[in-house]
Order: sequence, then C-alpha cells, then structure tokens
Amino acid sequence: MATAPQRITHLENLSREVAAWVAEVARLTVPDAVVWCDGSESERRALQARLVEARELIPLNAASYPGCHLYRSDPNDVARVEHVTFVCTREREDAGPNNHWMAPAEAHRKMDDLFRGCMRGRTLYVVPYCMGPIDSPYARCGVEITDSPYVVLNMRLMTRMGREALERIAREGTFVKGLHSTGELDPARRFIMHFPEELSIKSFGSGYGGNALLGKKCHALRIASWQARREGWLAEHMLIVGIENPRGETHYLACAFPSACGKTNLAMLIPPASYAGWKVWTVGDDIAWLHPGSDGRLYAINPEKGYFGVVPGTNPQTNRNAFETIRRDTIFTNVALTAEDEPWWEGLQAGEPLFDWQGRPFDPKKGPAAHPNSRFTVSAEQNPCYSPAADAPQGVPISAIVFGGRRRSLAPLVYQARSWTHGVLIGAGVASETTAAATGEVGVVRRDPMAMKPFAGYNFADYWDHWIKVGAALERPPQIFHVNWFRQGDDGKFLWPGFGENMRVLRWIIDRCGGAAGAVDTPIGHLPGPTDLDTHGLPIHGSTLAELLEVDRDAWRAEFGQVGAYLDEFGERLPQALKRELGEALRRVGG
Ligand code: SAT
Ligand code: MN
Repeated sequence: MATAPQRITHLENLSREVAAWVAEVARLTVPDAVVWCDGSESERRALQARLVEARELIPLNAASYPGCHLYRSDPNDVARVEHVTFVCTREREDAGPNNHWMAPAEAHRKMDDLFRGCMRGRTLYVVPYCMGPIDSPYARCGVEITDSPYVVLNMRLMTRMGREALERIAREGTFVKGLHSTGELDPARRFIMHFPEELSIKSFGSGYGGNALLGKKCHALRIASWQARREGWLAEHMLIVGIENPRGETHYLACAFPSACGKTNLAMLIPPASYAGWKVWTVGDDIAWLHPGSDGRLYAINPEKGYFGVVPGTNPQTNRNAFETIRRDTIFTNVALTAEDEPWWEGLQAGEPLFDWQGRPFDPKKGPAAHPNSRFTVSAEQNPCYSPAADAPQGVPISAIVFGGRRRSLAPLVYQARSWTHGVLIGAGVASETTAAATGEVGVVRRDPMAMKPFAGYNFADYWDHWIKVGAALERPPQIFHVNWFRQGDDGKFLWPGFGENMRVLRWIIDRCGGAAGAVDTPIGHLPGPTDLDTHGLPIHGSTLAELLEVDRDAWRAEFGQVGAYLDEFGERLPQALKRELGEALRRVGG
C-alpha cells in the first residue's frame, strides 16, 4: 500500500533561506513572538478576533454588512508618502531623476537603526505570498515580515498568501524580502526603501496601503519593473478588463491611470442599457504583468487577488459591482460610521454619518466624514463580474493598451497612437492632476508617465527604451490609445458622463483594433469622427461632443514643448527613437 506523502507540519522547516532571514530579522527587531502565517481560515479568524478585542477593528452591522470591519488608521498615516520613498541602487543614475535615491549601504544603516529593537512587546508575523496565480510561470513570490496584524489580514485578501506560496518559494529558492514595521507612526521616522538589485524592501513607520502592504506597489511595481526589464517583460500600473460582445468574443484591455482616477470603476464597468448582450469581466483593477506570448501577442496576468479600492463615490449608480462586492467580508479603512454601525462615505446616497473617519462626532465644518482616500480591501472573488480568466496561468491576450490621466482641458476624450513607438511617446507624456492617494497638494497637474511616476523602480529613460524594445519584438502588438474622462467645460462641469457610458469609448477602441471603426487623422493621432463614436441614447449635445473631440494645435504645440522639456531632464539616456517621435509630433502640430 502506498504511503501518503509526508506533510511537513512546521512552516519554518520548508525553506532554509526564509528561516535564516527570519532569524536574522528577529535578532535585529527583538519581537516577543514569531508567527509563521499559513493563510488558513482559522488563522484569519483568530487574528481578526484579536484585533476586535484590541478595538483596532470595529465589527460593522452584521445584518447589512456581514463579516465587515472598520479600521481607523493614524490620522497622519492615510496615504502613500512619495517624498520618503526611495530606490536604492548602487548607481544613482539607475534610479533616475524620477526617483528619490540613497546609496544602499547608507539606506540599510538608516533603516536598521530604526528597526533595532522595534518589535519589543510585539509579534513578528512571517507572511509568505505569491503575486499571480499560484501555478503561473509568470507569478513571483515574496515574504513580508511585519508587526502589524492589520497588514497580515490585508495581505491575505490581496495576495495568494500562506503555505502554498512558501512551498513555491522552497521549490524556486528565490523570493522578494519585504521587512515592515509600523514603528511609532512618526512621520519624521517614516521611510519606504527599495533595493531592486537585492530584491528587497524595507518599510518603517506607516501602516497604510501602498506603504505597508509590500506585495502591492513596492514588490509588484517597483521591484517587479526592475526584474521585468532584465527578463523582457513589463510590470505596469494597469487594470485589466475583458469586454465580451454579443457574439461571445472577448477583447482584453490593459489601462494605465494614476491612483484614484477610476481604475476600479472601469475594471468593473456596467454597460449602458443599449448594450444588451455585452458583458464586462474584471481580470484586475490596479496592476498588470505583461509578457510576450509565443503567438507574438502580449499576455497579462493580475499579480493581485483582491482590491484595495477608493470608497468615496461608490454607489449603485457609479459602480454597482463594487457596491455589491463590498457588502460582506470587507475591511473598510477610514470611512465614517452611522448610528446603525454601517460604514458611510461621501457619495453613498443613503444614511448619514454619526462619527467621522477619525471617530469624532461628525461635524461638516471639520471636513468630509470619510477620508477622501478611504479604502476597501476585499477578495476579488466577491466581484459579480470577476473574470474566470483571472486565474489562467498564461494570462489573457491584450488587444489594446490605454493610457489616461485626469485633465480638465487639452486631452480629448479618446485618441489612438499611429504606432507602438508613438504610443510610448503618448504614455511618456501623460500628465494628470494629483489626488488624495498620496500626501501633498491635490489637483496639481504633473507628468505621470504611464501612471508610473510613483512606481517605476528605475530610470524612466531606460524604462521607455525597454517599452520600445518590447513592442518592437511583438509580431502582433496591442494598439495604443489615450483617454480622458475628466474634461471640463468653462462652467467647471464634466463634459463626459463617464462610468458605464465609458463603454462607448471602449467599444470604439475594440472596433479600431479589429479594423471595424472609422477615425479621422489628426496631428495628435486617430480620433473618432463625428459619427464614429456610438452616442445612441446618450443625451449629449453635438457641440459638447465636438469639444470633447477637438484638437487645439496651438495648445498641443505648447504641450509638446513641455513634454520635450520634461524628457530633456533624462539627458543622454533618453532613447533616440523617443526623441525622433517627439520631433515628428511637434512637426505635425506646426512646431
Ligand atoms: O496606497 S496604494 O498605493 O495601495 C493605492 C494607490 O495609491 O493606488
Ligand atoms: Mn494604484
């Protein structure tokens, strides 16, 4: 009789490399206890109960929001902190002008001083995780060491966390090391350091989102973009959405927008009533890893398995799928609370807040009830339009790449690049108004190439060069587009209704990829002509549509001048092909 394979019961015995690193970190941080997380349901329940008992998690109304909790972060710790986020490469030039840089030895010294003894009286959690489907050749693993049980619960929702990830690490022998402590939450002692050459991250002093859930922006974008360049793929700040037409054909789009510009809404879009038979499938809402496939197309996986989405504005009209997704088993961070123990946020359109996000009696004079960057953390599987292809090990083939930003003027509703390299120039020139997702002033236009300004783990000049090379090697590259849902009229009102109606723009994009939609050639690229965009049933004035699709040559000449000045910051390393493309673009607008 065959004997059952032996189960190794102690996780720490699985991988000698991980165990050695954990021991080294424990010597530095001196925790009271070390817990290896297996990702089980019983482990999750125990952690949750501990946090409820400590009053760090507030259980919400069990009838209307079963399994949901509210977490209030420290009021000074509510967003990513770009000014103290560093890329620590041996050569400063490798990090580029787009990153803050510190020499690795100095950064290690600084961080180790902060970490020394910081876990006294605390528990050190070892969180093995896998970014991407556990059996995907494109997935990559990491281990986060953290002293925050809130981070553990979030990582369990956002990644494939626990024993299976550790088993893969044991087989592969490599993993990204992420060391995290909330420290004292002192903004003056808060740093997020990346060491791409060592595949490691050190984060101290914040418990919030992208600063603390190290699998997300730190690993899946900053470290992964560095690895991707070496290995011939792309790690991007993109949602992945599948659009199925009434004939049952699905086209996948990868769309890059800055934080808090509607990626989650677009990924879960509900088509307007006139789109009977069309379906939208979410593969991912924030990050895409793109690999050239053997058939000459580009394939995408979503490295995450949950959503960390912006809460304010979510309601059954704006995003019914998200609204339904977050009705159970969700962690709400920094929303307001009603008298019925229900979460509340601006734009909910029901109920009223009793306590604001800081737990104070709500007083409109003190600002919004929910923090503008309040978030939900939830498993992607609860999304009614979760794509069955989201777990496909090879990913989904991408028909179109779409760049976008939040711009009240200039950029039209949609336009198409002439070629891949022209598309790379469009991506490199993306500008957007800043949002509450990062600390600092909100509403200031800044360059945010490919929506990767805060996330590219290396010099943008090398990054654009890599983009150009990846496209050149593809036999059937995706078409590249740019959209802007945020154009405003002179009265400050949005010209385009957005949300579900964005389907009309996506349809033009897909039809362009299939050669079925018309366009007019303009100096900035191909735009839909007056009748090419489906506006059937949409109460939009012809003059508004014309404004949305106008190309103001003088304004574009000025814009390209600014793009040129921005690209010049990258000096000699800027790829010649991109310079040539900009020269062409300028010439077409008469510059
Ligand atoms: O805080 S996160 O970086 O996870 C969210 C975002 O800014 O996109
Ligand atoms: Mn994001």
